[in-house]
Amino acid sequence: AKLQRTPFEDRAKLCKNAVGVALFSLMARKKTNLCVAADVVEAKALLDLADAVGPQICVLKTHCDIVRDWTDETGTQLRFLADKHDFLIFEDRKFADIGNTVVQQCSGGVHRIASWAHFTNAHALPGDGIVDGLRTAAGVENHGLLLLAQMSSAGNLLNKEYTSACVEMAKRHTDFVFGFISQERVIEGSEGDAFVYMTPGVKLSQEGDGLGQQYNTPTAVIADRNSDIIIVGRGIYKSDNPAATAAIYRKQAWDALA
Ligand code: 5BU
Repeated sequence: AKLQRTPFEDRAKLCKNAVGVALFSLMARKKTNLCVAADVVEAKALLDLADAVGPQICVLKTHCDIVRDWTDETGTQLRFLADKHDFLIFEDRKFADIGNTVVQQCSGGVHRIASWAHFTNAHALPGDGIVDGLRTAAGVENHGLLLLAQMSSAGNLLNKEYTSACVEMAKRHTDFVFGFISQERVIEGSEGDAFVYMTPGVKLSQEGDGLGQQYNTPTAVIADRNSDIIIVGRGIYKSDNPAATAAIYRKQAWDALA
C-alpha cells in the first residue's frame, strides 16, 4: 500500500527552523522537490546554470570550492537569482571539524559561506560542537543545517548505528538542524515530518561513474524510499538542455509523491 504523506505545507508548521519552514513552504507553493547540484567550475557557468534551472527547482546545491574564479560577487549574484526564481541555496560543504574551526570555515575565508548560502551541511562525526559552531557562524536568523546521515557512495562507512546517532543529534538541535542528507527517510511518523530528507545519487540512467557513485531513479528515491527531495547533478548539467532536462526530473520527482 502507498504510504500517506503529510503535505509539505503542514510539515512547514512542524519544523522549528526558519529555513526549514521556508523550504517546505516554497516546495508547496512552487510544486517542486528538485534540487540541482550545480557542480560547474566557473562563476559565469554557475550563474547561467542557476538562471536556466531556477524555475524548476526548490534548492540549488553548490560546491563553492570547485569554482576557480569565485568572488563575493558570485555569492551576491546567486542570492539575486534565488530571489528572482524562488529557490534556496545549499552549500554542500560537509563540515567535519571542531566547533571553533567550523565557525571560521563557515563565516570567513575566501568564500564567506554564511553570507550567501541559506543552509549548509555537516558530518556528525566530531560531536555536538560542530552544530554549535555552525550555529554561531550562521547567526540564529535565517540559516539552517542538514546532517549527513547516509551517503550514496559505494563502501561508505556511515552504517546504521552511525545514522541513528545522527538522528539523535538532529533531535537535540531542532532550532537549527532541519533535516538530513540521506538515501531514505530516516525518521518515521509525525516526529520525522518535522525534518526534510534530501537524497543525492539520482539519475535516470543508473550506471555509476567509475568513482563509486551509485544512482537511483527519482521515482525509487521518492516513492520507494520516502525521501522528499532529489539532488541531481550530472544528469542535468551535462545534458544538452539543462532547463528542459530539469523539467523532466522535476515532473518525475513530483509525480512520485502522489
Ligand atoms: P551527480 O553528478 O548527480 O552524481 O552529483 C551528486 C552531487 O551530490 C555531488 O555534488 C556530490 O558531491 C553530492 N553528494 C553525493 O553525490 N553523495 C552523497 O552521499 C553526498 C553528496 Br552527502
